[in-house]
Amino acid sequence: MTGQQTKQRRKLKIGMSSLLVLCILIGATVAVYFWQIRLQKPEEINMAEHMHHAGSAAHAAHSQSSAQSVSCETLTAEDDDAPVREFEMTAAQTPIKLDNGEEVKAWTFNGLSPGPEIRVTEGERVVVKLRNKDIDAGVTIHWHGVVVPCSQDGVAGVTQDAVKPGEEFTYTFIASSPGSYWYHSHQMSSIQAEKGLLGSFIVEPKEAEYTAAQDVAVLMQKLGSTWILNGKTGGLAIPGNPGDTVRLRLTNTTDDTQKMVVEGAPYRIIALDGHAIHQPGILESTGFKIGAGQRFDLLIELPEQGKAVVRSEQNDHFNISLGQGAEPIRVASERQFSLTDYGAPLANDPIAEISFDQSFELKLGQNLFVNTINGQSFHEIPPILVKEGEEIRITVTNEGGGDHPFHIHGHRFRVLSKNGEPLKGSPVYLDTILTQDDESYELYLIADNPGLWMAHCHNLQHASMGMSMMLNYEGVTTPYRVGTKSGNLPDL
Ligand SMILES: [Cu+2]
Repeated sequence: MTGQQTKQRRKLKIGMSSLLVLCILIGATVAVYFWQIRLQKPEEINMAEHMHHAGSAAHAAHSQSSAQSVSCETLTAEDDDAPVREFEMTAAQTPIKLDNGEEVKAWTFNGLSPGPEIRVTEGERVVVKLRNKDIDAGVTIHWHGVVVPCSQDGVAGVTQDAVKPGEEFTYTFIASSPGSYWYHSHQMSSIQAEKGLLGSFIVEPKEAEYTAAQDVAVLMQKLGSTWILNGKTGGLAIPGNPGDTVRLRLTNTTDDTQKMVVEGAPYRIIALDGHAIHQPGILESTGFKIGAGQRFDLLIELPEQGKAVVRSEQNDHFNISLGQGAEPIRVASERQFSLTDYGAPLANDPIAEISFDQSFELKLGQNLFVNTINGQSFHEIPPILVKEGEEIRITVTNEGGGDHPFHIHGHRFRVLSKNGEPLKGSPVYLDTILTQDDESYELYLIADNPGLWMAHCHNLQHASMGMSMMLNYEGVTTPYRVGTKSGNLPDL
């Protein structure tokens, strides 16, 4: 055999094996594709039921026929004399030109992404008329962290149908709990949030606990493939005078945990997910991690000389400078904030009185193809089924594969312990708990808001790959359906 022939043969061999690898890759991709379709696109699912296992079909049928059954649709905000605040929001496809010159084919509320900041006062009735101009798949608005009645939760296929082009839907609820929240579409949420359908929702307290010269809500956002802060690509500059106190309401609307540092000034974390921390201590050279969906309210006193800076350690676009003068020296944080020992416990904490009516364990798992809770995905996961008035313990464990910020709709829950160690500081109430590898959190939830509530990872990619389930109240039904037939796909 000549050298030429050997070379050709070797080439042929390499060619054949490349072809084989390619075939395997194509085969695997097609398999994963159909697997995903099977998981994500059932034809029709009633999220109030759990009909997919023979054992529970009987139960679902029972709760359906229960004399006390009530439709989610009829669960609305009670009428009262609350002052009314009205807003109009139109969802539309809008090309946006960012401040760096980049053009993004965004989906917007009122032509903006983020959408308009909605700021109301505790106790007001919020009325938002949503119109969809031309988002083909339909849109909704979910009020992340806000405790609303079931009919107002904005989850396509659970609490309403997606609002199709030319249609409208009016949300109305009482803003009963002050704090920092946000809103986003919960129709195909992983797609629609990234396309831009989100914004800030702030409920100011009737009587402020803190005085601040400025109160600024800052949304960390990924619009398409571009990182923006309140719509800006190059960071935010918040003017202010030396000695001014600034309340910064930081919201992470991205899918990624942001590791934040604060430079140039000591600060306090006065609220988590909108809920006040009791006697928050002063933090210095201390960083914090804000999980997807979470909010941190910071109180920062501007230094006598130079600026204070709040920034993300892994994302240069998320850089907020406050005040005037020179930038502080960049430093890595020496310590990390922990919710386990921050602030002070309450003198008469009702926590001592807790007795659980039911306990649930949720194990969050992830591999290349699928995200699971207790080994199952989507509607295959049996719902947490509760009765009104019950006290519930939910233990959430991250079994690895990444950060899973776990969000429960319609409730705030209290964090009791981390990795078995009870919290030592202020009570911590959240609607989204960031769980990292091998961490386990024990949560306490009072079932005081009858309805059908999604509970899912707020890395919306993870939710779209199966890490999404329901917390249902016994006897609550819905006329809406998830699936390809209705077109309602809340967490695609
Ligand atoms: Cu996750």
